[in-house]
Amino acid sequence: MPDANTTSPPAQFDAIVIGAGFAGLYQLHCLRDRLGLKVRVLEAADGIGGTWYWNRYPGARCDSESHSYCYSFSDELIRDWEWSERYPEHPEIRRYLNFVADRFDLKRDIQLGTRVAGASFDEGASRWTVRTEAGETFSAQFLITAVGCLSSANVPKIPGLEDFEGDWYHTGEWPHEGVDFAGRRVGQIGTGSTGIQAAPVIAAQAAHLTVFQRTANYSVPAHNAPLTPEFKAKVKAGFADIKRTMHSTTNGHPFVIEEQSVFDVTPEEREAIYERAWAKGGLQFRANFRDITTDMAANATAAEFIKAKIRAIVKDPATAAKLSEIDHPYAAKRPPIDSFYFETFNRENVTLEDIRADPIDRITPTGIRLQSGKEIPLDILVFATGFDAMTGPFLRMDISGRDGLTLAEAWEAGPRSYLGLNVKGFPNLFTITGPGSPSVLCNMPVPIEQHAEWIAGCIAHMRQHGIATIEATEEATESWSAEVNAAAEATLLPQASSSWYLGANVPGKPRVFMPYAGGMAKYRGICDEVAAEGYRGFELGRATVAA
Ligand code: N01
Repeated sequence: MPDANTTSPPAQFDAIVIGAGFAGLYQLHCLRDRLGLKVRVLEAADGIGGTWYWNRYPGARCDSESHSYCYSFSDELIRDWEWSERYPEHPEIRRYLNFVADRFDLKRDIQLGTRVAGASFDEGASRWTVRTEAGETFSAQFLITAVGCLSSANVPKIPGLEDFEGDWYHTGEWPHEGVDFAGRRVGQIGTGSTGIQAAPVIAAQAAHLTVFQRTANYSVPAHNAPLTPEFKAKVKAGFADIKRTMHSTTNGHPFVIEEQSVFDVTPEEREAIYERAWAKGGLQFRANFRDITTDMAANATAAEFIKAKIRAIVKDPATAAKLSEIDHPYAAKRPPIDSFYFETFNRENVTLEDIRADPIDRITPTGIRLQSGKEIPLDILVFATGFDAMTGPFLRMDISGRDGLTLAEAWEAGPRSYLGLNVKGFPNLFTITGPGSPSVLCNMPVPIEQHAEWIAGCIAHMRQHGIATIEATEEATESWSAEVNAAAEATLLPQASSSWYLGANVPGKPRVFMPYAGGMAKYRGICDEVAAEGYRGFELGRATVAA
């Protein structure tokens, strides 16, 4: 790696991809192996895996079922890879991604330990110059961000953290060597999907766990288990059908959303359906009726069912009340699934602190003090406090487009994009699972594959037709922003006012509903139409590019 002070000319590529997670790996394969482009992937971490490189907290596993949380583009991969459990744990996902990278010989074009500091678009050359923190520069016609939606850790600014004498960790930047909780008093802040996964595992190891809950949350059992040989064989034989289902549904999961309304059945039938769904477990709980995620009264039936389950599981009535007094509709925030989360509060060594009723005053050298004056002594503090989602990973880089416009300026009032794939003012920048795409509302590999393939198709089209630049028009951006808003408004998603979908978890962040809630299948159709109509909504610059 060159010295930061050297001024060697930028290394020349057709495309630079930032990030070597699910998205970056597949984008490299599409561009290099199918189009023959010269591509370099720049990755900040010392290994591939993206979110799964960083998220190694106790209990970290995927909430999508393993047989669907994988690439679907290669029959060989489906044939040769075997998942061990219903929900894959983080090391198994890293093994899978390394297996894919080795199978397609991807690593030779991935530069690890290379954090991108910024990128700027040179209008004269119609090329991006990409700068790394180490001072290297790269020049490419196309810049593709595969930076993930949940990769910028959010450590809340609670006064006193700098004085804490114990150890503290954010779940999204977990030490590779693990954390020894034995004999320690642990405080965990946050009860989102991550906190709900982590708490039972930490509680089983620590002397004491205090969970600091600001917003009570729903959760449905995951019922994780080893996969049987019969199930594995069925998946391999029937993967084409599974893929068809994933491509036809709203969320890209391998299950369909039922046609029936909550109100098409009697209360007794509904209860029986919810009971069966609870026994089955997983994210498909919300798919039992078509209107759970769109109609408040329908949603209330699912919400009440889960709240009753929480009250039945948690033995201490006061704790059960704190856990089940939930202020938002079910699935209006990303619904967690768990392995014995509510049961964890029946353990002698676990306490719940309701920090909405009695907020954190400050972190002290020896623990946490609440506003009531109550002191909770702690040796370890775990922040399961989520991420500066969707925009955070972009805005921590200094990206400037046409006329020196920075992305921070373009998104000052919240992110705007066309299809979540390009931002006006930033020609030839493609944003895989960017704000305005269905991304986080889906089983992620499905939108990732679709985006990477669409981008490759777009670049192939540009090359065939001598097009040097592509950039969203203002009109298309405006109408896509309206579409993103309308899609969200048609659901209950905006009803959760503290949700990270809205940017509400990061103080000062503009409140804009970021993902496209119209469904993956509809989105795919729109993207296909846009391409078929000669990239409708994009301005195509026809000047030829110097080789
Ligand atoms: O983060 P979150 P996450 N003081 O933002 C609380 C994906 N994921 O890491 O709700 C006190 O959901 C905050 O409280 P509140 C998945 O998409 C996937 O859990 O803002 N508390 C909340 O309880 C998920 O949605 C998987 O009031 C504070 C929690 O911290 C996304 O990642 C597994 C606080 C943050 O919840 C993010 O989930 C895990 C403060 N200052 C996650 N600030 C798999 O599929 C925040 N909180 C594997």
